Amino acid sequence: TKTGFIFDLDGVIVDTAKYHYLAWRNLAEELGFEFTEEQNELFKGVSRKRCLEILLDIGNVEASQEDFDRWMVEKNEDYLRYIEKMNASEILPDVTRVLEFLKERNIPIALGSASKNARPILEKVELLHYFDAIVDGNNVTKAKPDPEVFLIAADKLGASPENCVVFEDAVAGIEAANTAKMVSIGIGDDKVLSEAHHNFKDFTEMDTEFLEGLIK
Ligand code: G16
Ligand code: MG
Repeated sequence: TKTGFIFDLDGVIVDTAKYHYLAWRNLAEELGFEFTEEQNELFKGVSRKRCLEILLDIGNVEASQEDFDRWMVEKNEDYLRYIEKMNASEILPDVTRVLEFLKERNIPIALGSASKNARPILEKVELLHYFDAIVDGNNVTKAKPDPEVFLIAADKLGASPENCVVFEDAVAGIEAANTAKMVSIGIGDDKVLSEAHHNFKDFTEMDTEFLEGLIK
């Protein structure tokens, strides 16, 4: 019996990666180099600070602490301008169906995300009310693949880690879930997420029978 379900945000509930990409690309452009969509793959599930370090590496840009801090703020302000326009139409296919399935059965639901903007995003897409706990970039000290984010989420749900299920789109997230001894479910490319216990291209592929099997 699984008693806690934990969802990653970007790439699982909504595709905010495209807005992160635009904001990072704008910053790169300002700093005089190109940042491609392919390079943006490296940023998925990775903290804002780590993303900027990688970006500056790509552009071969030297930064003082002051520059670094300013660019962090600038990127986030830009990103927030994209987020501002989000609405429920941006929820990824069948996410709401799965959340409803769990809610109807009173199964505790948590968010486990690296983002510091998780709460306003869930509000924007009108999903906040489904979540019994939100653990995000504001609550953790160690980034995925460290299991901290999911362990705090399980604790907040009052569930033991072995009784938790994690939905993740990033390799580091699957690794974090596995280290936490949770059931990991990869959402996305099964070749990339080959370490996951189960794989689905997206939630439309996940039928009721599978979900019932998890909570039985
Ligand atoms: C998300 C994204 C990452 C982003 C991180 C931090 O992770 O995938 O690209 O850098 O959050 O976001 P923010 O700058 O909003 O704090 P997740 O864990 O939701 O997939
Ligand atoms: Mg993700």
